Amino acid sequence: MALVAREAGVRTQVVIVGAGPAGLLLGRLLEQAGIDAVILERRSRDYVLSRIRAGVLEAGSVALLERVGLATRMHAEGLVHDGCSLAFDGDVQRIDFQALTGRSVMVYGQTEVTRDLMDARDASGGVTVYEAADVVLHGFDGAHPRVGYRRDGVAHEIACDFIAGCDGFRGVSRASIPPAALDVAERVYPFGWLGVLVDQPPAAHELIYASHARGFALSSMRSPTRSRYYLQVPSDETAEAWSDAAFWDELRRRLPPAAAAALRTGPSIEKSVAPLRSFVAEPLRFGRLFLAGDAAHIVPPTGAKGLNLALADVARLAQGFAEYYAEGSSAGIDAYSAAALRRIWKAERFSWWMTSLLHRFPDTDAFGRRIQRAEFDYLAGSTAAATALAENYTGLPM
Ligand code: RFL
Ligand code: PHB
Repeated sequence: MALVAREAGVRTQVVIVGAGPAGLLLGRLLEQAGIDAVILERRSRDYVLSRIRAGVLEAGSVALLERVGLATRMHAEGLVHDGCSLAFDGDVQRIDFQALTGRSVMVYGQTEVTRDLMDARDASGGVTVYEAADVVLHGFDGAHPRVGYRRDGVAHEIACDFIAGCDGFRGVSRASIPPAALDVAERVYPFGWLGVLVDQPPAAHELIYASHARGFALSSMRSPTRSRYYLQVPSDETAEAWSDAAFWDELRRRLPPAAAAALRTGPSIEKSVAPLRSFVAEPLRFGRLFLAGDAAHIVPPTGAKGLNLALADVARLAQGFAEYYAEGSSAGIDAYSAAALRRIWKAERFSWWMTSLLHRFPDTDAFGRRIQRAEFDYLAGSTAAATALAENYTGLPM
């Protein structure tokens, strides 16, 4: 493997921890800027590709993947969506992204984005160490960071100029920063999403976000023949507690009537519960360690922002590294945290707002439900309100 040869040097410019979308895109951007990087990933390649996650790319994420030369399969297989629908107790309101903002989104699964990034890295000979166990970050508060790990029981260490912590919410990078150096803001929601993947055509051509007295439901898709559905469930619910039949019955109740009638069911090929959380740890830098993506922030999936935020973070970080190595200027890496956080907090706000509008909370009383209804009616009747939703959903400027 290429690593063994490169291991002799045991030095690179940037060590990237984590081969999710953030780490892999950063690797691609650095490679294009002529910057040497090694990616260390705790899991196997197949495991990373087996995780079913995000489905929606903002217009800016699409442009970014085009810029790094990874858009061919996305344009061939992805589905361009010019709008989506919101439903409230069966009433449906379409939000026309194109008419309101001139932009669309792309339905192309995170698994596919990840696969495209992995394939490109393999083709260019970039080093990714999968199944890197016990990753430990050293010396990042000084001038000479090092990253240790074990592979097949053998200890390795890489010296570098910078470490990029792209290792997700439960990774080692954020946990390595002294807690007193981070400000954490968090909200844990009292419910999760039970997701099901099924090889059947979707119930509707566009996504439907449905608010129902029994709880939220989402009709989404991965392709014209593969659908993805979600139900709001209590946070302590397990996927095993739901038979396929129970899932389809409950989904039919919560979706608006036309979609419920069009729903095509079948055996689930994946079923899991994801908790809902809002979380930001700031700043995104400690010495020579930079955090990006889920390692630094989490949004509830309602606004479809998590993957997109991760891509936007690393686009900005890569620009900073490129300026550092090409011009000897640290202005870009110095500005990274504050600039990224301004955008992150807007996405946090939007995701929290979409979640509040559409879910049933344990304390949603008659007043709360009527306020949610009024918000829905306002969206339906006001171009300004609908435009605000469409502008955020299709993506604020990177
Ligand atoms: P990831 O994808 O979690 O990747 C982090 C990688 O780091 C590895 N790792 C380590 N490697 C080495 N050493 C360690 N100690 C390590 N610890 C962890 C992990 O194995 C992993 O490979 O983070 P990244 O790259 O920041 O990407 C973030 C996105 O994955 C995430 O925000 C989205 O999936 C969120 N999300 C959605 N985002 C959207 O933009 N649109 C959506 O429609 C959307 N839907 C979703 C979602 C997330 C969901 N779940 C399950 C959380 C739907 C769901 C159900
Ligand atoms: C998905 O298809 O998995 C998906 C789509 C939109 C969201 C969240 C998840 O807001």
